[in-house]
Amino acid sequence: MLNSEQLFEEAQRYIPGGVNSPVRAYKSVGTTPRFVDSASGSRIYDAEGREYIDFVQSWGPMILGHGHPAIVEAVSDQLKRGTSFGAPTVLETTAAELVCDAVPSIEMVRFVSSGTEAVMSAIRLARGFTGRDKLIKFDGNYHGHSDSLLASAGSGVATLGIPGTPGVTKGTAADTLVARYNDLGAVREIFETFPDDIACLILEPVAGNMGVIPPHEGYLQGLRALCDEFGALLIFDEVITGFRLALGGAQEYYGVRPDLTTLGKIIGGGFPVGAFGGRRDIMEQLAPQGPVYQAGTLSGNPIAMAAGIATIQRLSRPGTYEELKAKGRRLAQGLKDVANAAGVDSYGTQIGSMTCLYFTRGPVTDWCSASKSDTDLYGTFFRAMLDKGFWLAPSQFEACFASLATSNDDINAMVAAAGEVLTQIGKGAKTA
Ligand code: KE4
Repeated sequence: MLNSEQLFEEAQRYIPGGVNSPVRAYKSVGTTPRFVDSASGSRIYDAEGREYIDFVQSWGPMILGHGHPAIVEAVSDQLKRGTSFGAPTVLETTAAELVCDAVPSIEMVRFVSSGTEAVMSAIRLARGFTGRDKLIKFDGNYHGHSDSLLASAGSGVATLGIPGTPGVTKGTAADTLVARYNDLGAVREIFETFPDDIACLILEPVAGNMGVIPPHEGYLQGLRALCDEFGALLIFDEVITGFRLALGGAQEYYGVRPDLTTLGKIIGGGFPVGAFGGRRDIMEQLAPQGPVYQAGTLSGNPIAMAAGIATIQRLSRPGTYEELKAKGRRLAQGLKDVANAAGVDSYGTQIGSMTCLYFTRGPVTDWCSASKSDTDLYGTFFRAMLDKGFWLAPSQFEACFASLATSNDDINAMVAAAGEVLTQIGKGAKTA
């Protein structure tokens, strides 16, 4: 059997960077990526047969754990009936009804094949509905790789977006305005600068792409009021938080209703799915009912719908989110305790089953404070935990998830291992 280095070398011959999504290359944590062979429950197994306890869970989708029987059964049954038709199926109506029943602001929903596609489509719909061109996003929020959303913060004054990557045109980036997260004044300033130009404001209601950062008290309500005042649509990107923080996502958890919501990850149960939905009067502008075009060969794919339905039905069971929150709290508190005991500068956050341990004194409330984290130290921590059998996100700026398959023993083992690693790190810091 080839080892990870050999597998990675071979992959790089055919796939740019050896991976089909950049974060998987482990560049920011300075080691060779492990190739996965299989996974089950809370466990993941690499190509060399090593076992790990999984706290990445495919970046969120595997909230039931890997290989959940209800999903395996639903998908196996559907496989025998066919995998893709390019025609409407009852499965899509069932999945749509489940999403509309669960998510407070969603009256109609359209399925697509990724979170990126969901966000790209929602932005186009917001622009088509309002007749306006500009959008507001936030530094440190990630919404997939569509051009308008890859603009990063421009100079402090302009707040105009600048291309965040080659290939995004200046013209596209110029319609993207970037504000600091958790800062209502920054948003008001942009609205007052462009009072009639902003189609929508999009944000992660809990930021899950700069670690885990909850909104300040009243922040989401403030954004709702500003969008109403200036006639812009409020879009919650709930690709991570949807069905993660509550069955109705962050909008249920915080009691704020956006005009549009984007979803992904969990609603596909491990298969390629995204979705966007919201107010009926907006969604009815979508082709073929309305003039805003959007389409997809595999949209509403029967296999993905079967997996998504099985996932949402399991998550709908009473007590599920209390259980997930308890796991998140146990993990976050344990990590905070061992980091403090080791004397390592850290700041922990936790919302539901989403947690993050930042290697900075904190508080961490936005990209500026999150980016002060010691990413080299995170790399040291990551490598040591990987060698101890714990599968963590290969970046300081991702969430650490608990799933329904993550047991208290798994959490206790993770915390104990982290305590050993952080104690070594703490000793090293003292002798350095
Ligand atoms: P996808 O196109 O990757 O399905 O979804 C894009 C997306 C949209 N919105 C939010 C809030 C997201 O977090 C994402 C994707 N999340 C990243 C990790 N946090 C996916 C991992 C990767 O890029 O490989």
